[in-house]
Amino acid sequence: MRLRYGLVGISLGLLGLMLLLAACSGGASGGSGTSVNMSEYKFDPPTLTVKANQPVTINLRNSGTLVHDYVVQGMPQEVKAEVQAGRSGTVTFTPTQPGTYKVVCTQPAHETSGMVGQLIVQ
Ligand SMILES: [Cu+2]
Repeated sequence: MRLRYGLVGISLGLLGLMLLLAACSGGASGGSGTSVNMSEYKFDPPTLTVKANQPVTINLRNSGTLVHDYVVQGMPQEVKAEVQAGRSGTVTFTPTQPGTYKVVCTQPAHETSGMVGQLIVQ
């Protein structure tokens, strides 16, 4: 009997630990990480809002059949990531200037086909 309660205690302890870890990782990705899906010819969601002077990681997924890229225009540093069809990638940067930045896919004719978005830095 004592042994059985001990095992239950350990199991509950492990469960609690896993929940804690899940909560921590979830909180981190919710705070500074965000995801964008790319396809012909759009970013989904088209607009992202991030905080100035905090590192941002954007997880990019290309669910289309053409190569796409995510390029933020007008930033002091280059922010660009190219993702092959069916693949995923990330781009990490720290925006320093609040403002609204234009995001485009620089593949031929993608921008004019409507593959544009916005990055809002607050
Ligand atoms: Cu594109």
